[in-house]
Amino acid sequence: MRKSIVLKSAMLLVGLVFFLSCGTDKKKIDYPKTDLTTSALIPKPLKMIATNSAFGLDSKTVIYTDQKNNGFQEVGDFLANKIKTRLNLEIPVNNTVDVSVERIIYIHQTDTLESDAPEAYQLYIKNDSILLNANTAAGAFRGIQTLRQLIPEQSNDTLSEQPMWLIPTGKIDDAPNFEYRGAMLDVARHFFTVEEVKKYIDILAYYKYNAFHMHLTDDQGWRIEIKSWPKLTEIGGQTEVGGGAGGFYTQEEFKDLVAYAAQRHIQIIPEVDMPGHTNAASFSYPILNGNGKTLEAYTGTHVGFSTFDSRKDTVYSFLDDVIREIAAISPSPYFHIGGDESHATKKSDYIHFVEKVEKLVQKHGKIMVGWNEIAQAKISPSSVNQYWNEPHNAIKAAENGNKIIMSPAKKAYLDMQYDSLSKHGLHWAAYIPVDDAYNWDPESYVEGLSKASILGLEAPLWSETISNSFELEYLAFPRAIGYAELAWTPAELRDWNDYKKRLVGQVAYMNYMDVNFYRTTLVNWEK
Ligand code: TNX
Repeated sequence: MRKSIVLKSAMLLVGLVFFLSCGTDKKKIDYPKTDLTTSALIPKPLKMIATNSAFGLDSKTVIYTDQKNNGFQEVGDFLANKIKTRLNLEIPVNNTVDVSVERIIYIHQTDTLESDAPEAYQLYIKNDSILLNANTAAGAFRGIQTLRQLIPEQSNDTLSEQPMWLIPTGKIDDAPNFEYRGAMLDVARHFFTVEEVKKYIDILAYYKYNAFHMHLTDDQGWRIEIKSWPKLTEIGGQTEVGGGAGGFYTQEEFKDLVAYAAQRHIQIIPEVDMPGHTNAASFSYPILNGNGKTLEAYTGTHVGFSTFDSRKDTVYSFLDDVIREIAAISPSPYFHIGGDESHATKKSDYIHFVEKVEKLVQKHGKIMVGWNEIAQAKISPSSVNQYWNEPHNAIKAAENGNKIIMSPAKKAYLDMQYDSLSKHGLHWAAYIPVDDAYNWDPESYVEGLSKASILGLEAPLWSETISNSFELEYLAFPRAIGYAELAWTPAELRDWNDYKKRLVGQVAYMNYMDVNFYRTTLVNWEK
């Protein structure tokens, strides 16, 4: 049955392509001259060649995809959906009955790309066809983001009876420089709703991010339901910075977020921060506490005062439960244990703790990730170190064989203010104006750290000073768009002046998405 569908589809495709290549009775369209290489694409693709004509996306276009149950059809559906909501244009996917087809977007699995990176893709854009080749559905998904960015705001209504959105013709060969391209959101200091998180994920997907790290627990709140330890959310989930109501995700809601991100080929990395940053957990279950003090709910913004009792067996059976329950609903290979700023934990206790927790993470089938401090412990080479403030620990980790995620606070922290007038944010690490956020190189930032040790880049957004999408977006955008390019595009192809122009080209999308971005005066937004 399946076989015959596949065969039928293949024949249909051959017919379509034949029709497109020799349709003699089709009206010749006089497309205006275009230049693919000057399109406002972010991240900038590796290679582009312009052929200076156009593909007219219109009601006579169909999408056709590989249908081998490999996720390509879903990518086609995603694209059709975005075209429908943005342009109000209904494009059928793998269904050519009842339409007069004149143009085709073909999303195709291939093993013949130059790059074998799973997210590599290739676009051939001609007058009547767009061919998107990719090794995997993830690559096809990145490719359709490029395509979305090439669709202009305005249709041209003079070339044919129906409106056409003109996409510049040419060829794009693209692949990411780093395999890990992440953003982090702290949902612990302030809680963000499922809808708010989804909106952020949507925008990240448009710029080819593939990882979303959720900082789920901290002193001020515990945000994920753990069925075997219900007080974590009954008590620990009810607070946040400033005394607000807090909140938490049920496991069902978390699964929904994971699925939403997965549809966008983004993995969610859950973080349970420990042994410090644990006031909310210890306040919910005082047996976990290791700082010897009577606990109260915490709604301030200090760090470094809380700790689990790293010498107590109960703490590890608790963590066994927590990691098991989260691992069961989290398909990402990674589990983040935090490990930062444990100033209330004795160094020997800290090391003992990290080594024991690494075993628990591995027992539940995950790779441990931790902030750079974890390099003090003896950990296995497969674990990942996230650099934020201590180059010596990043180097130590690399020498141990660990991969590094680059998140230097002075350059990549989205919660740093743009300048002294910024409405939200902190500045303990630096002020990070939009150009400084862009003008650095994750590959050479830490002296002595080689590219081979770097897994990728992540931009963390801590939420002490923000509590809703409007404030989140003020800090995240436009800087997160620049980090997308730092993670995808190699240094030789990056240039601030060229980037600035392409950034202006994002305004239409941001307005369409209702994104509250910071209109830095470093960029001429009017153009
Ligand atoms: C440092 S960076 C922290 C967070 C704060 C952040 C504020 C890191 C691993 N820890 O606990 O929220 O600074 O910028």
